[in-house]
Amino acid sequence: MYLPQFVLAGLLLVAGVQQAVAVPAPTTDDITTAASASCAGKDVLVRKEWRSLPKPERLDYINAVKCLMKKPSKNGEVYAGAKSRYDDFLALHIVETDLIHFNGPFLAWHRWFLHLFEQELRNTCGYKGAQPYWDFSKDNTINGFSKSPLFDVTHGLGGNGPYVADVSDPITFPVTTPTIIPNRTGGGCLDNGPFSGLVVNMGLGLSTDYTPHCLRRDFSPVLVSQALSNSNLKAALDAKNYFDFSIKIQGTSFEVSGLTLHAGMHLGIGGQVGDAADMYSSPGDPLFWFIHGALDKIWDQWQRANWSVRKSEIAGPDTNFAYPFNFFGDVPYKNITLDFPLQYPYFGKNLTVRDVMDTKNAALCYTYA
Ligand SMILES: *[C@@H]1O[C@H](CO)[C@@H](O)[C@H](O)[C@H]1NC(C)=O
Ligand SMILES: *[C@@H]1O[C@H](CO)[C@@H](O)[C@H](O)[C@H]1NC(C)=O
Ligand SMILES: *[C@@H]1O[C@H](CO)[C@@H](O)[C@H](O)[C@H]1NC(C)=O
Ligand SMILES: *[C@@H]1O[C@H](CO)[C@@H](O)[C@H](O)[C@H]1NC(C)=O
Ligand SMILES: [Cu+2]
Repeated sequence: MYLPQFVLAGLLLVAGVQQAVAVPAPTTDDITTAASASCAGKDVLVRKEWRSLPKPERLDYINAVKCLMKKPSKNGEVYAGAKSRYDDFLALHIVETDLIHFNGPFLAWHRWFLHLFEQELRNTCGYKGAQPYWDFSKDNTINGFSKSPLFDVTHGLGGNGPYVADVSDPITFPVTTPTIIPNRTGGGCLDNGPFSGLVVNMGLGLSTDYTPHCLRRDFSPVLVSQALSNSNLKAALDAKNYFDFSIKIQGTSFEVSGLTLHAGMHLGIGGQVGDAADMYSSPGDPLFWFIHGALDKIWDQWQRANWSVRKSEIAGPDTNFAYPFNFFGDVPYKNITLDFPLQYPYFGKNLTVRDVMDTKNAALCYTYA
């Protein structure tokens, strides 16, 4: 499923990424100074774990996301499937996917993507809070996973889809996860919680065409208990350098045994046929923001454990599925630096990795509680 995308990824790289970006980047020292001055005088947003938010604030967040799904798209003329402002974010992720996964820019690109989404909730939908995150280590057991407060039907984003044993029909399930998901438990259209019956306007897969379909979830608590284990989390936090950290986050293969934190969350929720498992259109499931919030929080935690070194440490290939993520064989690549460009077409300015190294810089200005 992913293999043919290599060709396209190469084309996109030639066409887009190598163009120099004109945004003047503050030096690392500037960023550090700004951080100590409380993001240059701005309020620091505090991102909290879902279950530590008071219940009314959980509802505020849910309502803000639903609000964004009702606001008109600004990029609908560019992306046929973008019908709402929420969809603009989904489309951005779809078109950028082959530049930002299983490579070096992965965490950096998603850090700004989440920041844009958080700002949109606040500016467009009057949300007063920060993007919450998910501490999956509180839910990483076979029996506990589905009971997570994150999946609560009233004060959460809803749970699993109904179990569908046979997902082999290519009309109903035109795109499935390449990994065979062990012990899948769902697969049906989400029928509970605040997003019950949600229609996702694009995906699955690499297309921004209008393809409305029901949001599916397909939990695998067994996969979660393995890929999101405490030992996998500890291995990431204990990594001695960014190169190793990034492997511990992104995994070593698409075999179940090679899945770690990133894939463990996407595939533990999305399973064989759910939106959250799709590399391109996973933001169609609003749990996406919690999956990537969890990773961003872990990156921040890892950075601050040795800030003087890690505030400016980045590594990994510029090309997706290149070494050390060469799951399908060797792919030509270069290792990235802090100057590597991050692009957000139709979402304001382009950045470099350097611009997002510190969550407490003047542009990002958030922290994790
Ligand atoms: C961002 O970068 C892309 C690719 O290089 C380019 O097409 C686009 O015009 C840039 N956007 C801005 C606002 O500079
Ligand atoms: C998971 O699936 C395997 C293979 O079908 C089975 O042996 C095992 O009992 C299942 N585990 C659980 C917890 O359901
Ligand atoms: C921070 O990293 C550097 C370089 O790897 C290392 O020499 C130093 O001991 C580390 N400091 C802490 C507090 O771990
Ligand atoms: C990229 O960085 C890794 C880790 O330091 C290194 O093993 C690899 O040889 C580098 N690749 C290239 C093409 O420089
Ligand atoms: Cu992504």
